[in-house]
Amino acid sequence: MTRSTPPAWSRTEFEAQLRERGRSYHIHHPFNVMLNTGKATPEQIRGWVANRFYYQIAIPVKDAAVMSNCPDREVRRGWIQRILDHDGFELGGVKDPGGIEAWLRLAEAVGLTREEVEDQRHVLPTLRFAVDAYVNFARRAPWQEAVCSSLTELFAPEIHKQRLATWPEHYRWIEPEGLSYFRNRVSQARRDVEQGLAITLDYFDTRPLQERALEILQFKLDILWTMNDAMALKYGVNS
Ligand code: AHQ
Repeated sequence: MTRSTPPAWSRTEFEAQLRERGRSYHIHHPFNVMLNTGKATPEQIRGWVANRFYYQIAIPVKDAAVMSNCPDREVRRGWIQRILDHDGFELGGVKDPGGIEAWLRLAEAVGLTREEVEDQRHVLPTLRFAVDAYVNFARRAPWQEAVCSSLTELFAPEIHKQRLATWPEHYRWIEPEGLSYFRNRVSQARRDVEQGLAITLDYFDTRPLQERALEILQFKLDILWTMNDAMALKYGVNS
């Protein structure tokens, strides 16, 4: 006796189901709450910046993996923007140093040297494994599943806005221009989500596929959560 498959959710309901997973977004992790309520020490901030650098440099590699698996030119035309956002570019006289460069400026603004961030001496093994799991997922999963895994960015504008609203007053020792990465990400994340959500709502169009999409989103939410677990263990969490 096969269990009858329930009907697919409507697009509206499916989107609501995806957004509902926001309750396990890392904005709620005690380490992030500590960061954004001004309780972090300079050492904890520096640990976070140095470790998150490994995530930032993984993103364009992950996005190139998505591109390499995607035969749809229209999708690639949109997706390539993500690589440009992070790696920077020089096109037709327009120069943009990119998000990875902005992250290195953030590193200097919090008192790290570019060298100690770029040589990854502070990157924690658990955090490295979590980030590598994301890149390896994007390499072997169907490209539509890799697109779906980027939808933690549904919740990203909020966390970037929270940093911009709280860090200047709590961490006056950080040079304000170091926060430009977060300023750029608010609009970039919104644009990313426009494309990623449309592809996800279109492709995952049966109930089993929609349940799969929620599983993929949870996998990525767990990656971000685990990254914070690693940093909390190493640097402690001040409540
Ligand atoms: O700076 C972030 C970023 O460039 C990306 C790309 C995107 C993806 O493709 O998975 N996700 C993401 C995220 C960034 N910043 C995180 C943060 O908390 O600063 C949030 C993260 C995400 O929500 O996935």
